[in-house]
Amino acid sequence: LEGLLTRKHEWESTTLKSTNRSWIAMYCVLKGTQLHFYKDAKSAKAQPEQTLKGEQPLNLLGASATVANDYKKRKHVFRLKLESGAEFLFQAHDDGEMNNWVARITDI
Ligand code: I3P
Repeated sequence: LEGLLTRKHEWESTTLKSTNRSWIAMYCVLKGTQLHFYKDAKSAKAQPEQTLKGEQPLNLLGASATVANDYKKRKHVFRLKLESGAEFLFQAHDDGEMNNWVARITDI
């Protein structure tokens, strides 16, 4: 699964709030148990080793993805909690796309 999502980093760990809290559009690619981030589909395909801002992929083993019903400012948002305690919000284009990401991450 891959596609354009908008991401907000909420927690670095369970106790440390993220300092960069803006929403950023990213091309997200699920590869096995990892989530990789790229500028766009083209760069994901042409240069898969060149991630957006050199960011390491997220390890989704032990992670949970749930619809962020408590987040009211945007629609089609799901929350990703990593085993490390880090937490992200992701906004999809519609509920179908959002549910697809949640289901696929939950299946890992
Ligand atoms: C953040 C940006 C986010 C906002 C966040 C701000 O500021 O406005 O959209 O989250 O609020 O800190 P900046 O872009 O200057 O980093 P919301 O969209 O959820 O309001 P927060 O610190 O309350 O999470």
